[in-house]
Amino acid sequence: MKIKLYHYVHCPFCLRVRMALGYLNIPFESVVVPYDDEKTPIELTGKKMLPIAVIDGVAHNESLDIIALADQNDRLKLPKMLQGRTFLELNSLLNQWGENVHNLAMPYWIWTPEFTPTSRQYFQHKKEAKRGPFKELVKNKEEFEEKLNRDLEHLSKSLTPFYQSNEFSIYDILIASHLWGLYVVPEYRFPEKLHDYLQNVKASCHFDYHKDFWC
Ligand SMILES: N[C@@H](CCC(=O)N[C@@H](CS)C(=O)NCC(=O)O)C(=O)O
Repeated sequence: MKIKLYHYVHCPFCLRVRMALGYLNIPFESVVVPYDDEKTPIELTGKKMLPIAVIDGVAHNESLDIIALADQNDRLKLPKMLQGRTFLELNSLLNQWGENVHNLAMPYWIWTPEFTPTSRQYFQHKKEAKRGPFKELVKNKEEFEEKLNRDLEHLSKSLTPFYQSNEFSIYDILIASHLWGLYVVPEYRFPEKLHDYLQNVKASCHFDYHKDFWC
């Protein structure tokens, strides 16, 4: 199987695919798409949405579909794990956390090496239309941090040491990929238990956030 993954470094859905492929030890060709490049994704799948994986010449959207296709031996047991209440609940938690993670992290992501001056401007313009000026997000960071930390305290109680389990699962990949972008925020510190958990997931997935730029 030959996989070419088109992704944004900051995007949690792209990160989950990178983590899953790492966990499964599946090599892939990595293409970091500039955020203002509309042409590449639209030519591949008809819409500007990443991740896109071209698997044996066929382009696929949707992170979970990509992981399911790549996981030919069903090691992550997606059909089973993505059915039922636990997944639905986790998915709604991810959305809830995502709001605060994004408010805290977006103003910093744009200064990481995946962005060029034009893609930075494109991203900022698009995201500010929904969230307001990044300057204000940074000023109000304590409010987002407080809300997020309340949620993370709750999450910590479900880590035994993995999400509601003593075994690593796709849920841990979903959680880690949604929270990982916070490591870019200079003032933010994860609670110690959560940091240890995320580092544990990182090791299991042989994951390196900045691999395309600094390795
Ligand atoms: N359901 C999709 C969601 C992917 C998604 O929302 N990707 C975002 C980036 S995080 C995207 O490409 N949005 C279009 C844009 O940012 O211009 C998946 O799981 O792959």
